[in-house]
Amino acid sequence: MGKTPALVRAPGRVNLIGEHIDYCGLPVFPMAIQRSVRIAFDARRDQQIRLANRDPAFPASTFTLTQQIPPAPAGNWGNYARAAAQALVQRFPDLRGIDAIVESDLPIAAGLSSSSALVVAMALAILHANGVTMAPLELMDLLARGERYVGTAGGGMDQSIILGAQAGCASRIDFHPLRLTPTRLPADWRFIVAWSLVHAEKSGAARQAYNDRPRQCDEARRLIATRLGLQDDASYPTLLAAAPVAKLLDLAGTTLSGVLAKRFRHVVTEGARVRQAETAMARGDLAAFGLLLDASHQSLRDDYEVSHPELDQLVELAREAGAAGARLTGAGFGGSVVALCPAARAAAVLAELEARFYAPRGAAGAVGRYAFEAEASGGAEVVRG
Ligand code: NG1
Repeated sequence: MGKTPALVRAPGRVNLIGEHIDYCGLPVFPMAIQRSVRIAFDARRDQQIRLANRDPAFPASTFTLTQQIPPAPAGNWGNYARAAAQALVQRFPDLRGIDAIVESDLPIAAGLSSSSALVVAMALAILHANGVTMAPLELMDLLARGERYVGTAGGGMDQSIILGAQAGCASRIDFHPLRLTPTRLPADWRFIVAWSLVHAEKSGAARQAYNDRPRQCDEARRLIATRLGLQDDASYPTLLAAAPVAKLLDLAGTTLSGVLAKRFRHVVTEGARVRQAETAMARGDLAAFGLLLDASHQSLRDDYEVSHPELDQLVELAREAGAAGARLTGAGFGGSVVALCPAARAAAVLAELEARFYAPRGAAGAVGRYAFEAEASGGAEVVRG
């Protein structure tokens, strides 16, 4: 590697509300956070990508930029780099490779999108090394589809916020067409992120459970569209424009099986909560935002069935410690919760979580790594060219 390699940074994200609805084409409301993936890199003359990781848990990985890049075995971290490379090479066939060193202070499989941060950072590094630029919205879309290389049927939230976040703001992300609308965080609000100590490995055990959900949502959508006399490819936004939520829920009760009715109820009610949460933030109505977080968690736990006992406990403890509301964030099945509290309460909430959740699990020593105040950061960037 040369003397001063170039450097890119891609933040993780915390989704404030709008969970498991991006792949239904409904708006979501995340923000980028201060923790990130960074890649130092030098351009190569050939098509090789040579990756190393400062964390010894992740062995070096090398591959060649070809039209069909074969994946490493499932679960290998290098597949996120391959996902980015594969997406780019199909768009720009003659890309040269890079020598890259990856480092990250984002917890892995914690619902904070360390995987998409790696995909985005890798894409920026390859583009920069080749002197290629892409319009941000186009890159967001390309990488959202590109990350499916790893085998998950995810939506486009993560790549979009990681690339498009504005410092100090959360952003509503709309899909089809993709667009981001920022709202400034009130100065006296604090979002606390706390990891459940349970890994949510979407590339492993949770993959099947994750991928089942888009399929179930799609089946429910098709049946309700038909009942409404719409084309069976009518999208969720089309259903919501065609009938009020209450009517959709009535129809779901008489048309769908138990599981599909529950999935459908989560999707349409969560979609409504996103709008309400955005308004609550713009008004500085902390209590209203907190109640929406609570309702979202209940829906994810009971209707969408993606929570975990450790997440439920963290949510309860955060509320008991004075948070205005809390919910699981990200895909669930483990991972993290996000809690909202007034700035003056944040230290007390963190102290309570340490005493009542982390200490009994022997994890109090590393609590700063597991639970922290999220700062709304800017999007991914070339830090040094
Ligand atoms: P995380 O939290 O990174 O596993 C996943 C999907 C999102 C979204 C959320 C649930 C990917 C890359 N990310 O996020 O698109 O569907 O779950 O809201 O698949």
